[in-house]
Order: sequence, then C-alpha cells, then structure tokens
Amino acid sequence: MVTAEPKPFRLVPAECALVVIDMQRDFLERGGFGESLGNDVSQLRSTVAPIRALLHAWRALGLAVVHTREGHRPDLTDLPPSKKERSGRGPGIGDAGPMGRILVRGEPGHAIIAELAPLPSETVIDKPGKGAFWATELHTMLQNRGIGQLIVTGVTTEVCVHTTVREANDRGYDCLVPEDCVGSYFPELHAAALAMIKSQGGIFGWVTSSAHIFSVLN
Ligand code: C5J
Repeated sequence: MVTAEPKPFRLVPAECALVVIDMQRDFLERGGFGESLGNDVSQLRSTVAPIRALLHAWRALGLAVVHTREGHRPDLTDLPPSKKERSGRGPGIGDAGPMGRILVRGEPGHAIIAELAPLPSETVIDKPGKGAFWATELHTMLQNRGIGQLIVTGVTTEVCVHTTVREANDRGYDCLVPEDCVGSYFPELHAAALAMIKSQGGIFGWVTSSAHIFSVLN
C-alpha cells in the first residue's frame, strides 16, 4: 500500500503504467512556447529530478512507461481554430518560435527534454489535445497490456495532467499522482488541481509523493 490521500493506494506494479505528460522543451526550456506566453519556466524544473528517479526505477523493474507530447501535424489540420486563436499573445501554435514552429511535431521545441528522453522500447503518444486519451490510441494500448492503474506525472498540473487524470478516471483507471512529479507555472492552480483530485473521497484519484512510491518499490 502506498501512503496517499485521501486513503492508501494499493499499487499493483505489473498492472500500473508510469505516464509522463508533455515534458517537452516547449514547456520546460527557456525560449519555448511556455515562456513566450509569459510564464516562468523555472517553476516546472523541480519535477525533472523526481520524475527521472521514478522513470529509472520503473525501467529497472521492466514496467510499462508511456510518454506523451502535445503537438500538431505540420499542416495543422488537427489544430482546431479555437485552440490556435487562444494559443498565445505573440506567436501561437504553428508559428515560428525560437525552437522551431511552436508545438508542431518534429520541431526541436516539441521534443521531450534530454533528461527524460524515451527509450526506443517505450510508448510515445502524440496528442493534439490536453488529455492523453482524446484522439489517441492510449486506451487501447493500455487495455491490451492489462493496465488498470496509472501513476501520472508531468506538466502542467491543472491542464494536461488534470485533463488526463479525468479522462482516465472516466475510463475506469485508478490514478495516483505524486505531487512532486507534477508542476505548474501557477502554484495556486497546482494546489487547487491536486486538491480536486483527492477531494470527495478521491473523486478523480489519489495524491502521494514519489518518496512514498519508492518506499513501496524498495
Ligand atoms: C498546456 C500542458 N498547459 N501540457 N499544456 O498548454 O499542460
């Protein structure tokens, strides 16, 4: 049992995937999309070391790992005009930025940061939306592997992490969110998002820390 809120989480490693949401250069590095929106990207950096440690532990045990990347086709045919419209005060999605075209697949800024680079054997889901289940094959892939639990990490807590946890919850997955492995540009939204997940008896899932997960894995 992993110590968690609102109650202990019964971890079954063989049935649990570690999901790493959108740890992309565009969100985490200076000069990327996140910064072009006026955000302080250093707010997200604290997640890198604990996610990396969890990733190494998960890999050493041979367990399922899924990485996601938010982004769009180069022709932008999967980009709703409404998302484009609200995608930036300056350059928006698809426009040229310091790391190539913003949130476009194959561009430098779209890549996962080097510290968390996926192994060739690991699943990478390219998602056009905030949630990792919408318009992707994630649910099918998890079902085919007998996965019913997710440890959800990455950025940002109140946007793509939260949307993914909600989508997973509605599809019957138990989601455990280690609070040091998720991050936001906005501390108050980070706190509110975590509070929502564990409220009402765990309406969307469980919240823990990576230390509590390690103490069970060890
Ligand atoms: C955002 C994300 N915040 N990965 N994307 O636009 O949370």
